[in-house]
Order: sequence, then structure tokens, then C-alpha cells
Amino acid sequence: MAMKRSRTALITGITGQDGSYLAELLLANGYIVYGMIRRSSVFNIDRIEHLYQDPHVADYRLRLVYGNLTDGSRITQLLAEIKPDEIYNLGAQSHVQVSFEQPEYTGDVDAVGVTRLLESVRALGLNSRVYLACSSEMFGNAPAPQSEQTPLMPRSPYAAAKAYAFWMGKSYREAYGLFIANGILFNHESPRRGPTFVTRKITRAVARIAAGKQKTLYLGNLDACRDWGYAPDYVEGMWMMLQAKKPDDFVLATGESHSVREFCELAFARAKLDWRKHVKHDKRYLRPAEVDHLCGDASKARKQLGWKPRVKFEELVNIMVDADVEAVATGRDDFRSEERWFK
Ligand code: NAP
Ligand code: F7E
Repeated sequence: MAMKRSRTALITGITGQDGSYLAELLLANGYIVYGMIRRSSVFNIDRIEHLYQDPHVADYRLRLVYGNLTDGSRITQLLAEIKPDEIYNLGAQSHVQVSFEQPEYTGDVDAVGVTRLLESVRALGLNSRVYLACSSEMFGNAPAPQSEQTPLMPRSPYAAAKAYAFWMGKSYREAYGLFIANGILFNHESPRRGPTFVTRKITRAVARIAAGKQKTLYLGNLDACRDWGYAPDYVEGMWMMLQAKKPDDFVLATGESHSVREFCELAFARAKLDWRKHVKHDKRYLRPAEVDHLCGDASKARKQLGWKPRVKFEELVNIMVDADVEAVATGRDDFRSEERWFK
């Protein structure tokens, strides 16, 4: 009897927060997962190390390959070899503030990188289903709640690059009939969140302050409001988008919005600390242009995909604080945050 072929997925950005959770999900569902990683002088696989498989075992299904979204010929070569059933494009320079410092590079990776990928799929005549990681940042200061119908008003080089990617996804869907899903995801966090995003910056500081290893946390705009969800819920939504009958654009969000100040209050309270005694303002964390209020309406994803976030705001804060407290208690708190190195 012929064995059913495992489905094959390619993830760009597998070493990132979302890539690591998505790899877990796909492996658990029997996929062969190719993860594209960038060559670096330090092997950067902390978030996926627990998924390691010996290449010599029969069921070797997590396969790392070198590549870069700035390198179109390599992308074409990889796609020609792997012929993935599904492609998840999560690779990006994903930090909004850094995008103001490196606008050209951010555009090269986050915008033109998507063109390189889509052109390769088109030119090779592949039937791969493609997920594009777009972002709620594309809405800028468009009034909340934001949905698939809300006009895009990007306010940063990052948001502009993601809007370009979004429109390329739509164009290639319409012009060439490719299966391309645009995921408009609102902020989603976890203990694996990069340490310079505000949530993780706060929860790491809380854990260190509670342990007497740090006194002060410097932050920028405490009034900004975000719709914060839990990353494992969101990668499930990505997968659902590629299982749908038709490719489309989908917002994933919790529908609740909270300020950075509220996040601080809850996170410090979880460790029995008063945030006002420890948080100080540093204007270097203010952005040249801010997005003030994001709150998503994910009713289309709920109706058409059956997607619903499980974890709400307070539980998310608790999960992140508890994980960082545990990391400090067990000596796994390596305080390598790059913010300490820049003035
Ligand atoms: P992340 O933790 O910053 O991970 C980004 C990933 O992209 C890393 O694996 C990184 O590799 C890789 N990467 C960076 N530059 C690359 C390049 N030139 N070529 C190939 N790969 C490259 O981001 P995330 O939070 O997981 O987010 C995943 C995606 O969703 C990103 O596209 C992000 O912009 C988007 N997004 C995120 C959120 C959110 O709230 N998390 C919301 C909306 C959209 P290294 O490990 O080598 O740096
Ligand atoms: O900032 C304010 C800051 O850097 C959130 C990325 O995943 O989500 C993320 O982008 C808010 C902003 O995330 C600090 O001004 C105050 O208003 O955690 P963040 P982000 O910019 O919302 C979207 C959806 C993405 O697509 C992106 O890839 O917090 N804030 N003080 C601060 N932010 C940082 N980073 N550091 C501070 O000290």
C-alpha cells in the first residue's frame, strides 16, 4: 500500500518567535519542515534547539537550510529543490524603531524580499500555498477597531515595507492565481519574544528587579495601546489560513487593547512590586512617529476559519512574568539585551 506523503513546509524566519512555535505545530502535524536560517558567526538556534533531530534518524523532519531574503537566486534554488506544499514567510527585520534607523535594509528584506519569494514561486510554476506575515502596524493611526476593511496608513519604514508586501501578495494572487494568504496580525507575545520588544523588556526587568539584580526599567511612551495576544494562538491562525478553500486577507487579534502603562502595572503586580517605584522615562525609546492605538476586529477569521485566541491579556502577562521569574531562579536568565550596549 502506498504511504501517504508527508506535507512539506518551508519557514523563513524559523529562528524567530513565531517561526519556532510554527515549526512545533507543523512537526506535531506530521509535516517535513524546512527552516531557512541566516548564516551568522554564532549559531542562532536558541528558540528551536528543543526540536533538534539527528539527520541520521529515519523520521528526520526538521531540516535547516541556509538562505536570506536578500538573496533571490538562493531562494529560487531552495524552492526548486524543496517544492514545498506550504511556504510561511516570517523572515523580517521586525523591529519598528530599528526600521527608522535602517529604512533601506528593512525595505530590502521585508518588502523586496517578498517579491523575490513570490517571483520564484511564479517563475518555477509551483503550486505552493504562501503565507505572508503582514502587520497591524500597516494601519498606523487609522481609527480602531481595525479590520480587513480599514485603510492602510503606515507610519514607519517597517509598516511601509509590510504594506508593500501586502499589496504584492494581493497582486500576485490576482494576476497569477497564486494561493497567497496575507496575515494581518496584531501584536503577539510569549516568553520567546525578542527582549527589545516592550512586553518582554518589561517582564525580564520585573524578574530581575524581583531578584534584586536590577533597580530601574527605562521605557518610552507609556500611553501607546496595543492589542496583545499569545503567539502560539497566532501561528495556528497562520496554518488555518493556508488550509482554507480560497486565499484571502485575515486579521488576527484579541479585540482588546491595553496601554504599555497597564502592561507595566500588571507585570510588576504579578511579582508583588509597584511599577511606579521602578519605571523611568528615557526619551531614546520614543519613536519619530508613533502608532497610538491598535485594536483588531478578527471576526472574519473567526467566521471563515474558526480561529479564536485562547489567551487573554492578564493571562499573557502572567505567562511571560512567570517564565522570566523561573529563568532568573534557574540561572537561565542571560542578560544579553542589546539595548544595554547603545546610548
Ligand atoms: P522575530 O522574532 O524578530 O523573527 C524574525 C525572523 O526573521 C528571525 O528568524 C530572523 O532571523 C529572520 N530574518 C531576519 N532578517 C532576515 C533575512 N534577511 N533573511 C531571512 N530571515 C531573516 O519576529 P516574529 O515576532 O517571530 O515575527 C514573525 C513575522 O511576523 C515577522 O515578519 C514580523 O515582522 C511579523 N509580525 C510579527 C508580529 C508580532 O507581534 N510578533 C505582528 C505582526 C507581524 P535571525 O534569528 O537570524 O535574526
Ligand atoms: O512597541 C512602546 C512603543 O516594540 C509597542 C512588532 O512585532 O508589533 C510589534 O511592533 C509599543 C510602541 O512593538 C518602549 O513606542 C514604550 O508604541 O513592543 P514594540 P510594536 O512597535 O508594536 C507589530 C504588530 C509588528 O508587526 C512588529 O513586528 O510600546 N514602547 N517604551 C516601547 N517599545 C519598545 N520596543 N521599547 C520601549 O522601551
